Amino acid sequence: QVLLWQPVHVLPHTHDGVQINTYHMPTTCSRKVEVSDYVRYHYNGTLLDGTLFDSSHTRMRTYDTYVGIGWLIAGMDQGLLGMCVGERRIITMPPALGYGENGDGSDIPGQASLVFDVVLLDLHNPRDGIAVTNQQVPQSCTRKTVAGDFVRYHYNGSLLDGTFFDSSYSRNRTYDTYVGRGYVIAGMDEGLIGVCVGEKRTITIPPHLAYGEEGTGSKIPGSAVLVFDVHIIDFHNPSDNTEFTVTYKPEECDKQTKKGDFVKYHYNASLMDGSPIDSTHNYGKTYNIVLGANQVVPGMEDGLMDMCVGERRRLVIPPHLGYGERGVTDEVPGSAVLVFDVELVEMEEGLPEGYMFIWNEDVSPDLFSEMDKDNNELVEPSEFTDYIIRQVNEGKGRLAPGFDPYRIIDNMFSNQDRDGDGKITAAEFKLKADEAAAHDEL
Ligand SMILES: [Ca+2]
Ligand SMILES: [Ca+2]
Repeated sequence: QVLLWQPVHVLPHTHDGVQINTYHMPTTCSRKVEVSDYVRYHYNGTLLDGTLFDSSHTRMRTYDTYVGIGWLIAGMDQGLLGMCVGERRIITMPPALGYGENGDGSDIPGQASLVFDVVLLDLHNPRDGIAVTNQQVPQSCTRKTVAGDFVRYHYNGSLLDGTFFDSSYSRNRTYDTYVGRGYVIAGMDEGLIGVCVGEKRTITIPPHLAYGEEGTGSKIPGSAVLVFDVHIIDFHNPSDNTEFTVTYKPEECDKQTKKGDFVKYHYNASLMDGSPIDSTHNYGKTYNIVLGANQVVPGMEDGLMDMCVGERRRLVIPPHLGYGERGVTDEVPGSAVLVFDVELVEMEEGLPEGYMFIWNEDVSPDLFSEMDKDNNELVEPSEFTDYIIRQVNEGKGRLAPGFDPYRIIDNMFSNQDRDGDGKITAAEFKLKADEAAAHDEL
């Protein structure tokens, strides 16, 4: 190794100090080299006559070392102090602060003054923790991440000297991870705690909280400080429920939605950052479902319960109650938290649980012959269907709202037609009626 340390006090001619000539200064410098910092730099070493004796550039790797604690020749230990990342300096030192009377090997003669042209690329102290800077917190922030939350964020990653190494933007998808659970480098795990949805921050991570002395891949050298500019898109916790806020409540609100009700509603769906997903207003009609029938994601079912007509709500639905880790291709990103602004437009009360048809009044004692219009002692499908539809139209019976009435009636018919021959006999009818005595079926 060329840059050996020699104790200054045993050498003569120590009155000549180190000369420092900064010829390039970066526009920003948040920190300067201090004693016991660890630095990575490139250099060319020449004699006073310009003869090159050593260069880190030819080795194509930075020189990495502690400063000011005797790991370097005295002239470098002094000459690097106060330097900024990105700064370029000529450090000139007399022989006494270099290799003295004897020189070093065949390249550095005795009594040689040395000239080092240095550019500083990286700087940290082993005592450093992460640094959070450039915070931009949205005005509304009702919740901040805690360990165990699942976060989706975008980032640009660079080294301290600005060399870019990775970006989620270039992949066009967020980086998604649990925080505080060791799934990401320690510095990131820490830097993503206490963030708000929509927040931007710069997280500077020293190597011992990143990829250490080894570095990783071809772009992150050993002992590198990493700088991440992150933008939090959303986060949730696996224990979250659908969160809802009533944004408008009509004065009259005595009838509220429950399981089995047929509801018609409008919605605007978006992501937490406000980007739109979908809206019923685009189609000019309401979305209609039977509550509790698994026709929409569970979070939406929850959010539409106990609502009255005219009411508006904002629902925040975590992915495990929405579209999960997979999302919906080209519409909903995986693990996304969704925001639905919903308005209940209409509701039709459902039947009691388990019923698809009920009588509103006492059942006629002579159902079979009333159905058997042509008196052939058989009830054919058309007779059956006509009869049920008439009861519904006359308000004597009710079909479960929100379903195709003909499918319900077909099912009712099949249920009665024990032998499946497409006709109901008086015996089949009676058998079924006895069985169902406790029910209000036919
Ligand atoms: Ca008949
Ligand atoms: Ca039959």
